[in-house]
Amino acid sequence: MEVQVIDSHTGGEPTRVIVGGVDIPKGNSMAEMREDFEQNFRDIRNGVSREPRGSDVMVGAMLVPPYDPTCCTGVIFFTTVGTLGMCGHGSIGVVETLRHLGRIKPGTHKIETPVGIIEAKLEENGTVWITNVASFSLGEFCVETDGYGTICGDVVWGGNWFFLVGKNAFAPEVKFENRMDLLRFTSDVKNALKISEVRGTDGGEVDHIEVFGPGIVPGAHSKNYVLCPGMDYDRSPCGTGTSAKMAALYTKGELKPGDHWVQESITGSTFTGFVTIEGDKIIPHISGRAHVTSQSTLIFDAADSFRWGIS
Ligand code: PYC
Repeated sequence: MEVQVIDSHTGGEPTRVIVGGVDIPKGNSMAEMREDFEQNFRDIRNGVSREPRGSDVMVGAMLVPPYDPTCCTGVIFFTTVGTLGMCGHGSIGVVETLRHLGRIKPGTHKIETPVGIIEAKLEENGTVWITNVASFSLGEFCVETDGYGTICGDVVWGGNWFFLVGKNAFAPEVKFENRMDLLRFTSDVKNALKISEVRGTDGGEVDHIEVFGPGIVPGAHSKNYVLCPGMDYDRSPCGTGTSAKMAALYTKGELKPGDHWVQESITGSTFTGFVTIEGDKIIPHISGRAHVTSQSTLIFDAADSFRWGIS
């Protein structure tokens, strides 16, 4: 079996877009297609995203025909362990990939995801502005961790479920040298949320843990570390994580609609964002740019016992 992919990175975080060689998942909506992908495409998901071809940090994007004819494509984002509702850096990667393939030009394009339609504005210089799905905060929850005592933070929907760790004496300082400590801390918090059965309104696992510190690069309002479901950290500022952060700030009266928020990642890359308000909905907008790094054919040799990845 052979699968055609295009790799890119957005602020250091990889996106591997499947552009050929895989059957289209079945279903009467993007949400049903996501479910079919979860149930029946595990080998593909693992083989494309896990070692030896991928890594714990890989985010895959399966392009599918959209149900909404106004969209240029549908997309199911996946990690080494499951699927994502939405993915900000991945959407920017998909847009750059479609531009690379000559399928889209600068302008505004709609993309259908399992959690709703997003809008992507591709500028001439390659910058992409994503208008995300509506985001909202469920407010503060506190959990007992094994190694760090009681940790409190906000549970927020930004297209995925996030726990935004509040100011905390036990959280390691958000700097690159501390990434192993941050991995231990956020893994402990994630485990505590699971044990305490803190979940999203749709019953979804709160599987992204975000810690904040002061911004370092000029203009950044904050620097983050985001633990992703594959148990590795986002190299980018995390588009859905930045959306969640801005929604939480707006809810607390700390960010006004239209005011720019510059979120720095643990690697020093940045996304700029703002929120708009539509009725009672908080709509996050985030911008960044992706670069294509390779266009290749993945070969799945039937004689290779690791062809579907190392589990
Ligand atoms: O950019 O939204 C994002 C994201 C989610 C997981 C990794 N990146």
